[in-house]
Amino acid sequence: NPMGASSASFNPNARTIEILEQMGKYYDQMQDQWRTLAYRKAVTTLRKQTVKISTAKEAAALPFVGSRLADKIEEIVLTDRLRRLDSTRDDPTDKVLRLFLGVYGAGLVQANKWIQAGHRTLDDLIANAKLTDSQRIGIEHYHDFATRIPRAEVEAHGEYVRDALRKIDPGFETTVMGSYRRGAKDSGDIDIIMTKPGARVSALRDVVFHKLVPRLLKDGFLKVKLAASSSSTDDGTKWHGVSCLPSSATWRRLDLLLVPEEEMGAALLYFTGNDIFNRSIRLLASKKGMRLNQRGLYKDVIRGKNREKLNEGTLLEGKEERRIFEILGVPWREPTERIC
Ligand code: DCP
Ligand code: MG
Ligand code: MN
Repeated sequence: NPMGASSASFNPNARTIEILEQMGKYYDQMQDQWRTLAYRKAVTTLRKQTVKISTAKEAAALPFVGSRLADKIEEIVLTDRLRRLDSTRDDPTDKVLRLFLGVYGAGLVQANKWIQAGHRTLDDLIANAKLTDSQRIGIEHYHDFATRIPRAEVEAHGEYVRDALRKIDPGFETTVMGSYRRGAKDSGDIDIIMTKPGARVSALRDVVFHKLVPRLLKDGFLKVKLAASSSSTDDGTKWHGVSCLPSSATWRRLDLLLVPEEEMGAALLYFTGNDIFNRSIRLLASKKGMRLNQRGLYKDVIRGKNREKLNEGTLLEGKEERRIFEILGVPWREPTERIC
């Protein structure tokens, strides 16, 4: 909850919200994105209620609450617990699965392979499993990566990168994105976008990947590069890795993204999120016959029988974040208001 826990304590549904959040967190750990989303939406709806929701019928009448979730809400109110959540705590295989899914870059396939091979603990993986470099780092720094980063520290990482980059090329602009830009009091990782007015991606790449990154690796601020989660999304504009402040011993996940000036508006929009806000604004664009992605807002996208894109469409706007809202007919929302 990026706005802090205080809002929940005044809510008549505080206990229900607490348990649904735990259930949502469980599904998030299980990488069940669909259920995670459903729980997050239901929690957001419940936060807005001023009266206590006690029955399944009342719950089902709310937006984003389906009948199964409505039954769970009633169960929580009646019994002060949720059997489904309790059962996750008793199942040892389930626990190991969640532990392994918490390793940076590990998905269900990898985690299940480790379980099939008989591994049960992180020490076990380190000692006996065949690991990629990124997996090894993910395990050795498992605790670090699972620890939220306080806002002031996210800021300090941003400053460190900004200062170093300015020394190489003062024309660059560095912006900290993600949950930080939404005003969160802590973040899961540090997302930074970099641009330089007038510069092409190849020029950004030369400076950032061939000068800045090697320099920061050498001075010890950057620790290691991590493999991209999927090679299909790597178009040579991203760097995933780890950073650590000179004053700290905790390794943090850091993502760098290079963005040409013409795409800054769309990139700001995309990397501010949150992910649910992004989904809904993209859906809205598509309902209006447009298409929104992290590079721009397009019209006249021609789609085939299976809704696959047949062309890129015509660029309407990429540079100005506010213009994208305007063209979509959506009232401007400050980054701090983009929490769904
Ligand atoms: N994003 C998205 N859909 C995804 C992943 C990311 O739309 N599946 C966008 C919205 C996110 C932004 O990219 O806000 C950054 O992604 P992060 O995973 O770093 O998420 P946040 O920064 O929002 O949260 P956290 O504090 O957990 O890093
Ligand atoms: Mg982030
Ligand atoms: Mn990130």
